[in-house]
Amino acid sequence: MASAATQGFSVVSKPTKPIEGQKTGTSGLRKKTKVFQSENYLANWIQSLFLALGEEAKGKTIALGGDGRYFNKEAVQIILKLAAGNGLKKVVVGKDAITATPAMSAIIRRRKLYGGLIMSASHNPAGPDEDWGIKFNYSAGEPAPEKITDKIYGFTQSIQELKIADFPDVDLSKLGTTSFGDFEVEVIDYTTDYFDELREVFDFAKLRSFFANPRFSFVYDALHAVTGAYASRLFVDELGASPDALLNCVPKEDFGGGHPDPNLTYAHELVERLFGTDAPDFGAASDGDGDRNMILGRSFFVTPSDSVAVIAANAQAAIPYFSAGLKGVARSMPTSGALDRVAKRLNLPFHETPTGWKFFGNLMDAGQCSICGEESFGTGADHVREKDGLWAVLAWLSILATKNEGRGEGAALVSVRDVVTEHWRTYGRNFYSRYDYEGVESERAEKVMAHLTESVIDTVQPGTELGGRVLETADNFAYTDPIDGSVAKGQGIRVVFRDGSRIIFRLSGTGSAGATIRMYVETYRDDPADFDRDAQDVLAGIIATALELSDLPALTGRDKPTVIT
Ligand code: VG1
Ligand code: CO
Repeated sequence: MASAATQGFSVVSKPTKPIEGQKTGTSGLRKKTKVFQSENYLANWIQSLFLALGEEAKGKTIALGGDGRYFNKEAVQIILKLAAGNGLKKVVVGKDAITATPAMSAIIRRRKLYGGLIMSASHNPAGPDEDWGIKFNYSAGEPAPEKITDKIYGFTQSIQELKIADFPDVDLSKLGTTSFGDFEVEVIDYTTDYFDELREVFDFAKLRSFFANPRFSFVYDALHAVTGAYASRLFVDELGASPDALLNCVPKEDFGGGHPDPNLTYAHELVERLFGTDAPDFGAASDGDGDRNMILGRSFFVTPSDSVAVIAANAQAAIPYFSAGLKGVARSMPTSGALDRVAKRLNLPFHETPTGWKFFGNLMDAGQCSICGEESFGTGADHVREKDGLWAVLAWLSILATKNEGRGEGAALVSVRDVVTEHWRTYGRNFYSRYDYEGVESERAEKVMAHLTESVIDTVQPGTELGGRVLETADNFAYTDPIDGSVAKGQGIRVVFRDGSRIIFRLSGTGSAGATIRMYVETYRDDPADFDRDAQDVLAGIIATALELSDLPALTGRDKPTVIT
């Protein structure tokens, strides 16, 4: 008799019924963990995915991994059995079901796989009472486009049957392949493909010698999330950082009870280090699934909108992958215009896309975008098709290494603050802030958007003065993809003024309950006397205008946002 490892399996057909509300948002399907744990909830969505992919996926290989959060261990086994039951040939799984989002993109691309599944609700907290999520990426390693996610949603509304392979749970703690008849599960090292990719982008030897510079000190905070599984091997083993440089780098199922979102509010331990006495020169953090990043200097915060602009401006000189120059740059609509100024000066093709990484993929595939970013701590490039937290950290380290190259023994370190200040001197400064109002009742949030539509978009003429600024345009952002012509409407309300200032309102598409209103404000200054001013102070006027135009405080009953970045 064949051993269990080589036995085939039979496919069990299990009846099921459609479940309401399985529509994917900005990035995959996110719900409370308990919702995903309820009967057939996850299985229905996965089965619908395989139905949406259809015959094309049969006999193919996909990858599977996640950010290590609570429920991933159960979920991975459910997904493996559905994959086999639906005729896939093989699933490549990160050891212990771990794989960071950008690493998944690298695995799909380098191994030329059909696609991949990531078990993550990204920056949302984890645990039995928190969030869980799942997203599907296609063969270029990019998040599934809306035409696929709409199709999946369609099947969730008519699903009747689950096709489940009846083999036992697979041990994912050891590398190697387990076969059940023709179906294979291969457990891989989740760092290999990703680090090979990063090695091709950056000059690791140069970074190593920069880490050896006694004047440079570094700290990295994984917020107890997935990059903890990568950080020691990357920063310590590959680049020679001290093990003391790593904070919260043991991934936990509940992310230590924290909110794995690298911003000034949630990454407070790192922020306190960088703004405290004896602060290191450089600090960085990533989110739950490793695609976001926050960059700090000593007593200095780099806004994500500035970060992508600074990286783009310095990429050719500092990063070997870009040594021939950039093919183009792109940013999401609410991201500040700092990148636009770099594009203009360097004469680069520039694109403005809706929020969400899925819109950058087509531009990259078509060779029109090398570097892109979002204000929400997302920065990345065309080496993969996801935003990439560790890439952003290495990009910044490469810039610092380059700026400090060949300086004499006694010279002071060119710091993060110096790099950003020099950037502002060249391009001016886009002062920027985002206010998040979390947990607003959906009905009230809709009222704010409706109010803006009625009282600004529909009624105020360009040229009118609002709060001391002259209106240029007000609309609800729509995007036509220049490559495939697909149209995305209703992507956020924009109020743009003649002096370049902007107010933007949109509703979050990543929450798991209620609504989050995001208000983004921006204004531009080119007088160096203004550069060191506090952003909230410079933006006070436009913030007042935004609150007045939207009537947000009265309509929501909120006098303060939950998070300010
Ligand atoms: C948010 C951000 C958006 C980002 C998305 C996924 O979406 O605003 O820029 O792409 O999260 O990031 P929303 O719809 O909530 O504003 V991740 O790291 O959470 O997958
Ligand atoms: Co994320």
